[in-house]
Order: sequence, then C-alpha cells, then structure tokens
Amino acid sequence: MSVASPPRLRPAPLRVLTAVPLCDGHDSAIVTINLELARHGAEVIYLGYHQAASAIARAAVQEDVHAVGLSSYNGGHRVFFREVRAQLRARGAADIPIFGGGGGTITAADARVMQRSGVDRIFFAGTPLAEMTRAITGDYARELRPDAKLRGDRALARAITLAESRSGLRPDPRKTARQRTRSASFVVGVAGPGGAGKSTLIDELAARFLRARRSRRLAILANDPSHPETRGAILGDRVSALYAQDERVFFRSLATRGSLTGLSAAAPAAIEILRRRGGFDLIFVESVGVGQESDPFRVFRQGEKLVDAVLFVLPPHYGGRIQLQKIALLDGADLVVLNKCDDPRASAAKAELGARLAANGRNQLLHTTIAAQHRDPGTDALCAAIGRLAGLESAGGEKPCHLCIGA
Ligand code: B12
Ligand SMILES: Nc1nc2c(ncn2[C@@H]2O[C@H](COP(=O)(O)OP(=O)(O)OP(=O)(O)O)[C@@H](O)[C@H]2O)c(=O)[nH]1
Ligand SMILES: [Mg+2]
Repeated sequence: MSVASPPRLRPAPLRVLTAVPLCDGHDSAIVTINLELARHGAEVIYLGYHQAASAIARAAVQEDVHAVGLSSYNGGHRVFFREVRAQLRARGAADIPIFGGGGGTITAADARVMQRSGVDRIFFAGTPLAEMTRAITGDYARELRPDAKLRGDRALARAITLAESRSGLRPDPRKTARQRTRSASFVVGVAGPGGAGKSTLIDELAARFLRARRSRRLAILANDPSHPETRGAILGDRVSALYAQDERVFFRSLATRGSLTGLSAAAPAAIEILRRRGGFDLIFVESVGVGQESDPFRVFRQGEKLVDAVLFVLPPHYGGRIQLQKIALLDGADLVVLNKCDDPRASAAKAELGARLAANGRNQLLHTTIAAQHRDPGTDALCAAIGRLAGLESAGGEKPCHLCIGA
C-alpha cells in the first residue's frame, strides 16, 4: 500500500511585527523600515507607537510572526526589550526573536547588555536601509510548522498560518458549505471601500462588546492587500485597534497574497478554525477596501455565504446616485452603515442611500455613524442591531451594555 505524501506547503513570506515602546512617539524610522521590508516581500504588521510590552507580545503570538522589530528612542530600552522577551516567554513564544534600533540612543554597550538578555540584534545609527533589509529578510524567514506543543492563542494562530500556507492547494470537494461547523460564534463580514472606517467601527463595536460581556471573547480577522509586484504587505488594520488590544480579543491580520476576492484565500479556512476552536461569541471579518462588483463574503453565491451577516460601510464621499446603483453589496448586505457622518456631505448621502435601500424592498435599515467619535449613539444603535441578529442580548448571565442594548 502506498503512503500518501503530505501536501506541500507554500514557502510563507516573512511576517514581522513592528512597534515603538510605551512613552515613545518617534515613529518615522519604523515607518520607513516597514515600507522597505514590505517592498522586499515581507508582511509587516505595524502595531503603532506608545505600545506596552504585553500588547506587543500578545500581537506577536496572535499574528504568528517570525520576529518582532522594535524602534526605541526615548530611553529605557534595556528594560523594555527585556520585558518584551519576558512577556513572549510567558506566552509560550520564547522562540520569537526580537531585533531593533534607536539610532544613537542605543549604545554598543547597551546592545551587549540587551543581547545577553535575549535580544537578537540591534541596528545602529548609520546602517544603510539596504543592509538592514537584507539582514532581516535573510535571517528571520523560516517555515512555521505544525507544533503539537503550542497552546491557547499560539496554537490557534499557528493553525491559521498553516491554513495560509495550504490555501494554494485544491480545496477538499467533500467539504461543502453545508458541512461547515455549527458553532455558537456569530460571524459578521465587514466590507466597504478603502478608508470608509471599517476598522475604526469594528474597534468601537469591540469596545461595546467587551463592556457588555465581561467574561467573553471575540475575534477579528482583518484582511489587507498584498502588493501585486513585491508580494509584501503593510497589514495596517491592527494599528486602528485601540480597544481590541485586549486579552479577550483574538486579532489576526491576513494578507491577500494574490487573491482578488477581497479576502485572503485562507479566510474561509481561518473563519472555520475560529468557529471550531476559539470559543468566540462574535467574529468580525474585515475585507480589504472593496470595489463596486465585489462580493467577498459570497452573498450572491447560493448556499456559500461565508458569514452569518454582512455589514457594508460607506463614507459620504462615494460619488453620486449612479455610483450607489452600481454597488452590488448594497443589495446583499444585512446591515448598511453610512459612516463619517461628521462630514458635511452626510445628510445628502443619507437621503440618497436611504432611497437606494428602499428600492431593494428588503427592509435593510440604514445606520448612520461617526465611528471616530467615542460613545457615538449611531454606533450604539448598530451594536444593538448586531446583538439582536446574533441573539446575544438574551444570553444569560452577562450584564447588558448600557450604551448599546435597547438603543
Ligand atoms: C526626528 C526626531 C524627532 C521627531 C520625531 C518624528 C517622528 N514622528 O518620529 C520629533 C521632532 C517629533 C521629536 C520629538 C521628540 N524628541 Co526626538 N529626535 C528626533 C531625531 C532628530 C531623529 C530620530 C530619527 O527618526 N532618526 C532617523 C532614523 C531612520 O535613523 P537612526 O535614528 O540613526 O536609526 C538607525 C538605526 O538605529 C535603525 N533603526 C531605528 N529604529 C529601528 C527599528 C528597527 C526594527 C530596525 C530594524 C532598525 C531601526 O534605523 C537607522 C538606520 O541607519 C533624534 C536625534 C538623532 N539624531 O537621532 C531625536 C531624539 C531621539 N529625540 C529626543 C527627544 C528628547 C525628543 C522629545 C522628548 C523632545 C521634547 N522635549 O519634546 C520629543 C519626544 C516625542 C515623543 N512623543 O516621543 C532625544 C532622545 C534623548 C534620549 N533618549 O535620551 C534625541 C536623541 C535628540 C537628542 N539628542 O536629545 N524627535
Ligand atoms: N472624520 C471621521 N473620520 C473617521 C471616521 N471613522 C473613521 N475615520 C478615519 O478614517 C480613516 C480610515 O479609517 P479606517 O477605520 O482605517 O478605515 P478602513 O475602512 O478600515 O480602511 P482600510 O482597511 O484601509 O480599507 C482613519 O483615519 C480614521 O480615523 C468618522 O466617523 N469620521
Ligand atoms: Mg481597515
């Protein structure tokens, strides 16, 4: 009897998490380095500046990165880098290397101390960008394999990484949409043009969920585009996640890696993994910025809808009535949001969009939000609507959120 050989995995691009430490706003060096790494084919998840060691370690684990890169200028680097190392170790991720820089503020003597405490490498002032990029892309890329010893979020993250590596392989034809796992998780697909405010809105919804359900978890799967030429990506949705930087949130960024659907080809498998293994009440899946004909969640493909509900977000500057008519997802979305209602064009847009939805005859309710404004009543109402769809309001034992329930 012949033994089937295991499927060949695609070589994964280098995935790096970058950040600037707490009490430090010097981000121009890291922003340049992020771009240069992406230009050389890396997937860069940028967490932002003023980041705590615990947030950096949590993100590194959930994103299953090959390495963490830190840029530190305001001092305290010896202690801070050591703390990130300790936090990674505490999360079962001692194998993730840390490198970084900070111009002249990190001396050679500091670097020796830092290397003794487990920092892999410091890049000093004057190092050419090309040399840094060569060293990072050359030294840190490696195949991330299945590992039965991984636990918790680390195991979940690795399962998604493996799904990404396998996503070029042919799907199992026996696994139809109908056979998908039944789970308690309610999955909301969030689509809309680039910059409409999808990530900001998800973060505000996450804040309300975390307040209302004090012991429960939610997941966010954020898709961002890979560059068609370099194949690198700046996975920037995580940087908008202020509230979603919480132990009760599992946040994973996916690069599209050539998929033109608006989602990574691994997104369906990743949704399944989260449904099956995560124990999440709610799962948000953010598409890349979509166009007029896009259908990332397969709402128009009979029996193949990837999510339980689709939320479509539009800003007031979409063009005019003709553009609205062309957006297919306005016919298929369960919830439609006009965001950025602080924009002077919002009242005209609300009237046009309302008329467009009325013509659908599907009782689609139009929500108006200012996601960038905390405690926005429109976002409260949207949160309540999602809660109703997901059946979360009636779940016993949890305190309802005074902001969103009953709005
Ligand atoms: C630009 C700058 C600013 C800009 C920051 C703009 C921004 N958005 O980043 C502004 C003007 C806003 C600013 C503000 C402040 N700054 Co300032 N700033 C600088 C400056 C001039 C350059 C830093 C820089 O970006 N260099 C460009 C990078 C690309 O080059 P590099 O530093 O040589 O880094 C190399 C490597 O280390 C590597 N690298 C760096 N990071 C990383 C990360 C990774 C992952 C990798 C692989 C490599 C790498 O890349 C380079 C390769 O050649 C430095 C002085 C200096 N000459 O270094 C002061 C400096 C860092 N600032 C300083 C201070 C004190 C401040 C302020 C507190 C001033 C004040 N009192 O308000 C504020 C704090 C702001 C804040 N919120 O944190 C001090 C810090 C002193 C210290 N640590 O003891 C410095 C050293 C100036 C000084 N001599 O006093 N600053
Ligand atoms: N004025 C205003 N700005 C907003 C609002 N919501 C979001 N923004 C801003 O719009 C920009 C884009 O927001 P994101 O949430 O990143 O948009 P996105 O749709 O996720 O973007 P992509 O993922 O790149 O497609 C950010 O600078 C936000 O702060 C809003 O209601 N009003
Ligand atoms: Mg986004």
